[in-house]
Amino acid sequence: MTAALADAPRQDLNRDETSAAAWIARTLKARGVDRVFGLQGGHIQPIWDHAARAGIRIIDVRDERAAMHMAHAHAELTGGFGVAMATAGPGITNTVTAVANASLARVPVLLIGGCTSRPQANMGPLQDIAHTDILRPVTRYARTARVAEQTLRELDEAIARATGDMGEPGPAYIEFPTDVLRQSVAENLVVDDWMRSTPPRRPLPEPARVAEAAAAIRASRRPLVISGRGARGASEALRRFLDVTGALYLDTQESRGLIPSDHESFVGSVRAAAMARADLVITLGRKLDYQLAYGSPAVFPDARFVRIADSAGELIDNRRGSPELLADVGLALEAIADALGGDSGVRDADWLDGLRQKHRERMRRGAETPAPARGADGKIHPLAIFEAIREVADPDYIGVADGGDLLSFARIGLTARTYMDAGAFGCLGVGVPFAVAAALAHPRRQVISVNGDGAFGINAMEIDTAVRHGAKAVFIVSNNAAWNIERFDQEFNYGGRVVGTTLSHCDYAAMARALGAHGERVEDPADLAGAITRGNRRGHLTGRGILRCAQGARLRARLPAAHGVGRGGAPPPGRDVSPAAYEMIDRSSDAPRPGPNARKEPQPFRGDAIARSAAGRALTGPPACGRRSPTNDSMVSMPPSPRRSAASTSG
Ligand SMILES: Cc1ncc(C[n+]2csc(CCOP(=O)(O)OP(=O)(O)O)c2C)c(N)n1
Ligand SMILES: [Mg+2]
Repeated sequence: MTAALADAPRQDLNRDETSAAAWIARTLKARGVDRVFGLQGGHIQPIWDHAARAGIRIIDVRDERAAMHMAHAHAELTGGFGVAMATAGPGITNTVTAVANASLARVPVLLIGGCTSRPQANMGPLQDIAHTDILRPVTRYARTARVAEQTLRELDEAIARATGDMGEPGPAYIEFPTDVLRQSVAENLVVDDWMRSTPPRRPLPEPARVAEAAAAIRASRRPLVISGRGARGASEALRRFLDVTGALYLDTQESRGLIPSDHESFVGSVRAAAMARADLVITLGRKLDYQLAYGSPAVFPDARFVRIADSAGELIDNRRGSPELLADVGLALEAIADALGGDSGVRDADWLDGLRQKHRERMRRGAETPAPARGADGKIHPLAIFEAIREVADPDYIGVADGGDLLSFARIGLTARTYMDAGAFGCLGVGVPFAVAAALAHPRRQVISVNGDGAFGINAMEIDTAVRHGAKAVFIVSNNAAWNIERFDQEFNYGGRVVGTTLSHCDYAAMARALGAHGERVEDPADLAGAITRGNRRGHLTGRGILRCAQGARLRARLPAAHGVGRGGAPPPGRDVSPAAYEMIDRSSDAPRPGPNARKEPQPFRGDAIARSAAGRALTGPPACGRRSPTNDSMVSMPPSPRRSAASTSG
């Protein structure tokens, strides 16, 4: 510190325990918020400081986007809502991608922003831009709270909107001018209700609609249930419903694990065939989006739909149900099961038994087919990464996946029951921050994050956040020195002109070590399991670190040879295989699938082949991608470990 600074007078602008900022921090604490993800700036300092003093943990990150991704993952993995904080101007604009991602994913996240003081409004102050206008299209709520006495009322409403009270959950944004944050609010003006949590609402279905749904089920011979995000929490009711009705069942990425994969209704590996002949499709809290071919008659040619959800977004999109039940999914399922009263109709035994048998056969074949260790080019095959993870991961590990090709493979191979990825927004860059938040939310569980090298780079600096905050995650970087799925597209669909899709074999392990993590490079598939284990151990022993295993030390200028894997191979042996895996396998064998030349956006209702390929792709391909190019030079990077342990690693 310079002498001038040392002599500067000290003060405490945040002494007032009745300031609006202090009340906001107290309200967050009262609402059960135990951590805030953010990046500090003067506009939010009053809340930041009061929050920390109130005992709320501040997870300070390297980019506001990462803070928002972390709040998103925290909400997903804890069942509560996540909170991120960002300063005015670039702090808020940096969050936009992650806010949009949470919006599409319908995840309850509260973003708290700072903004310019009221006296300086519209005078050209620092970091001033219309945040609320920018965020409105991607939030459920975006407001400036300009009156100190009203800040808690507005905060309460923002939280209610985020958590989906009478609407869809999603991000909510609230900001406070700096002068408002410093104003005192007398205790007698604070209404207790604003600070208290309210239990989530569980709307009951209309009895007439329940009776119609029961009649539709009785009349059906081939009923199929498809669950989505809105069915989470309805696990028990769903199991009873399947037992009562004898319907077949498919889950989707966001509702993995609701029903054990050995339940006799579950036919995830024959997805397309089940859809093709179902005469009744019951959607549970599930949008009919691109992943389900928008409900196209080309994919569901024989089906009548019954739709059940607690919000319009999952009830009336694209294809109407008859009936539609606006209700809590669990309560609706229970009501229908009760209404059936032991008479659920007669099923088409050939259909049921045929699909169940085919599903079991594919599972068995999968169990007997080992994943290839190397691609035709001799480098680590992406599936070898997942094989190694299965060997060494705890049964309850949390899996995170991000990338292009790599994500396609992860959706086959990463069998974690708790799983998050780039989602319907195709949001590259989530792999590191999601895993950091996961590790902090569940410090006793293993967290394994698999990333394409391109995707990893987007938020790679958050390894530093993992190290500083003791996030025990393993980050694996599949290093093919390319935005490979896009490079593949250029190779096959744009005359082979490869432009701007090639990266270099960055030494991500060295980067991890430089940030204080453990880093390893892996070039031999046989070393993968050991490297992951070391990564897990180091992470758990030290609470921080990154292990990187890299494969392929040199830049590969050519495309890797294509493998058959993922194009008809069965799911990995006897494990809780992801729904996407089933879809991919199913599609490759009995439904048209996009080949290398099929990169088109889904075109709903324009014919069977296109709609089918749209449906298949949705569940298998990464965000914007229509096909997979199997091998890569893999560089695997795993969880943080101590600064000192770098000496003991290779790479
Ligand atoms: C933020 C963002 N930018 C660009 C894309 C388009 N995109 C989809 S997959 C992909 C390539 C990902 O490369 P990498 O993570 O290395 O995975 P690989 O395909 O090489 O396995 C790109 C650029 C996207 N979905 N999201
Ligand atoms: Mg890559």
